[in-house]
Amino acid sequence: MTGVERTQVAIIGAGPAGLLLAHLLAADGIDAVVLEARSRAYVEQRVRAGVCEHPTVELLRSLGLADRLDREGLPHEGLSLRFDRADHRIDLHALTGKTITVYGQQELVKDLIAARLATGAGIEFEAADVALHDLATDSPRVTWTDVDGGRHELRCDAVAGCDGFHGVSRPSIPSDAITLHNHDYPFAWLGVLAKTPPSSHELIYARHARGFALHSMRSPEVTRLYLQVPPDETLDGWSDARIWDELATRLEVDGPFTLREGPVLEKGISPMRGFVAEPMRYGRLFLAGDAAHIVPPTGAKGMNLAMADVYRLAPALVALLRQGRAELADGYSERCLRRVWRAEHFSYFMTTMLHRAPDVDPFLDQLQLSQLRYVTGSTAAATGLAENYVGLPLD
Ligand code: RFL
Ligand code: PHB
Repeated sequence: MTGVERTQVAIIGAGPAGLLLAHLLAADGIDAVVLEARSRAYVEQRVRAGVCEHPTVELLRSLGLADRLDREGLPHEGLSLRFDRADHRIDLHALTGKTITVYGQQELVKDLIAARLATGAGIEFEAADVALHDLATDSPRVTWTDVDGGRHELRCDAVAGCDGFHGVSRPSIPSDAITLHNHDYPFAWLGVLAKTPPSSHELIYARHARGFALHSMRSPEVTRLYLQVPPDETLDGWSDARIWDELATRLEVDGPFTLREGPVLEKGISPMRGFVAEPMRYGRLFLAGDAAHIVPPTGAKGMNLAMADVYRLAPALVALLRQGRAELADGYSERCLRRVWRAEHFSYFMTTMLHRAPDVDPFLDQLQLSQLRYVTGSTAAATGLAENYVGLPLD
């Protein structure tokens, strides 16, 4: 027996994109149902992004969703590019007048879930077998199975595919209606969360002959660190001791710096890819966030792009569903993709400038160093990096 329900927008996925979209739509009086494959505990614990751009923070503030971020987030005025055994600081604030905020993605997800539940609106966690139907019509449907095995059908006016890279939304689009651009980078990141105070107040992006390393943090007590590893690497050979040794080597610098070690709370390996699906729409299905595009994490852009997409999607859906006006919906994909391709390029620029490619030769090595010296030595070049890093304006 299938229960039939009705809403205006079915949102697939309770990540940053889906949750923020639910809030933006609610602020405009549009009804939505959020379907999430995982449990609440799982999505609130998943360790991922750490950097919120300036426009992302402003957007969250404007919606009253930044109280804890403002209390507990760590504002950063600069970052360090570490190479040739020295730190080269990019003064983000001096160059752009803006800062970024280090705040764990799972903390933001917790805040967005709590704020939605506080309004009495729900989220359907552990929704299994989610399937999208009739997307080319004005009355699409979504079916799923709830945690007790009950079957549901949701009738709606539009579907927002916010279900990440491995979700069902993008594969629901006929292959002749979408173009997929893919770029596999020849490395992966081994990420570690450690219970130890950060070794520096600022993020350190380190270029080293043995490969890239990143020092980041989550709080005054928790450090987040990454190592470049080969793309097919597994955790098997990576004892905690080996991880700390490798981090210490790659982060070595002439001058006062000691890497603070501590218990490893979590570790994992993620591949690095660039990916863009074009257009980000099929009929009444609109893709947003990682469902439509992936960037390598070196530019710290993925979560921010996801939120920038739904910032555009919400008014497009409001105009379409409330006034029957299709202009914004028709322009949605193109408007998003401009920002997406900028972020793809910035992420490519940061990645290729800092990682050691498997086919590196002395010529490419010198080009990389020259680029690093230029972005850290020229105010004009540093400003370009800083402007992209803190986040280009949303409009
Ligand atoms: P998410 O967060 O993947 O959420 C998608 C949600 O959809 C659910 N789902 C489904 N639900 C229902 N039915 C299905 N069939 C479903 N399939 C999936 C999933 O369970 C999930 O809850 O996508 P969203 O909202 O688009 O957000 C994107 C961001 O999560 C992602 O871009 C960032 O994490 C990327 N990223 C970073 N971004 C930044 O802006 N700054 C950073 O510093 C940063 N660092 C990172 C990162 C990603 C990393 N990894 C692990 C890939 C560092 C790393 C290591
Ligand atoms: C993080 O803190 O997880 C982080 C910071 C900067 C990046 C990527 C990830 O570029």
